[in-house]
Amino acid sequence: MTSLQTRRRFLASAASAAALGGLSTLIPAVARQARAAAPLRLAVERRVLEVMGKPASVFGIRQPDSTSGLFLDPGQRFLVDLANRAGEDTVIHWHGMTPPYAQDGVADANRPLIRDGASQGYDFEPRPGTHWMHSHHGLQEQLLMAAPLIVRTADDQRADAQEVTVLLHDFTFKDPAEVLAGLTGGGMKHGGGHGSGHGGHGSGHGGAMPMMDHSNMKGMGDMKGMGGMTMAAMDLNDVEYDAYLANDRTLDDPEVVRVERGGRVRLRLINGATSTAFHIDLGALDGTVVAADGNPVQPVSGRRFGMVMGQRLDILVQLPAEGGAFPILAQREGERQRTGIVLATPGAAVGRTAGLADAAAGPVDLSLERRLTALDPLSERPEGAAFTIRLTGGMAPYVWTIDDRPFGEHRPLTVRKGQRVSITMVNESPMAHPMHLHGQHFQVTALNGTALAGAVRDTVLVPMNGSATIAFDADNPGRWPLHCHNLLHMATGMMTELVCEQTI
Ligand SMILES: [Cu+2]
Repeated sequence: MTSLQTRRRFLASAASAAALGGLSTLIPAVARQARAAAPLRLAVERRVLEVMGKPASVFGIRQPDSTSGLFLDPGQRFLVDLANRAGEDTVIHWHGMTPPYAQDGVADANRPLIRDGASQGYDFEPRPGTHWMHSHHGLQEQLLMAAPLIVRTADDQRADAQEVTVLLHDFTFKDPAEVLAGLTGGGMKHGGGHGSGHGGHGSGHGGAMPMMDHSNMKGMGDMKGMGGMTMAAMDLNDVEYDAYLANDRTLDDPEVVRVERGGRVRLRLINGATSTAFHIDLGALDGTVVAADGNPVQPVSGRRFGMVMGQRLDILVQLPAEGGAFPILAQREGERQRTGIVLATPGAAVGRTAGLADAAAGPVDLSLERRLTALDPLSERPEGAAFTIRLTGGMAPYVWTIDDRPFGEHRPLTVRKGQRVSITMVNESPMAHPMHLHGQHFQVTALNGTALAGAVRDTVLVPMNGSATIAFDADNPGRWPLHCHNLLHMATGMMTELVCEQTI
């Protein structure tokens, strides 16, 4: 059998899985070994990471040469064998890809988890841009089960710019299950949020939930002396982390990237944090945002840009002819903590950058989003289906919901293949939410009720007391999660599904 025939057969079976009837039909790794093109190999593994001088057991998603994640060249297929050596079951979501339903990397009734010790094959056409991969099971993402997924275009390669990829994280030495238990008070009414029948056990090593730990919470008791500000106005972060990481490192010992004097750099920034929105701070450098979530936008210049969980920004920076060392920082919203890397030209002295900024940052708001315009917007066409959903829930009890329903009791948004769909998300809860849709990218078409021809993205901030409207052509059949990308919000219920039915 030729590889082409194999591929056609595979795509046909993937399509039938997408018709929602049957079991997953992913091809086993062994069946692909006769192919002309060898699959790229990735493994999910445990690893020891030193954070601020202390060892921590975390996960990684790495190639055999220990490169974290994947970097694909123009025209290269997403042909991957993923081995699960994590010591527990998992599933890896290809965040930003728009593959057939069976290959999205989410477990549900139709798609099993990857068992510990098993492998899974993937074969689809990747979507260009800066994307990433992460666990979509339990709380594994909190233990750094995440990596870059970069798909270069021919234009990227022609451009005279050095590529620098930065994956941002928030980090805790605690067991993530303990962190969540500290927020929920030790009990979770609604399980792990993935509806796969396997979920709810966090990273797999947290059995008993400890007693409530108020030290993790921005409790009501902190609110004394805050003048007229309401609890809601202050509620930016649920968890106090031990560190913030840029490519696994803190500002105590940051990654220093060698760059050329007078050179150009394309920063591929990925907010892979579970519960932290960042302000990107380019310091002395002027930057130009050229892509959002991997999709080209009209250039937007500045030195400070907000970025919520799940989002990516591609920013071009020009280094001065005289050279120097230039920290690229990410500061947590509402806080002084920050992380980052350093761009340094040959011979430049790299000074120390404090892990705390001089002043706390404000919330990440819509100021960048309002300035973004897609280079390749949706066509004009009539709407086939329109939905309004409310983002609900709150801190006490710690349960986050959509239309007051946690995942499992959700009402799916059902559309037909080919329809133009719009979804307005109205935030009635006391926190902002980065909302991520699987299976297709969307255009941001309104913010707080004001229409715009915004960016094409897969993750959009819905601020407190605000709303965002997204629109897309539903062209990918399947049951696609639509959820908050704050992991702890998703884990307690803030997820629904877009069901795109194939009607042919
Ligand atoms: Cu949320």
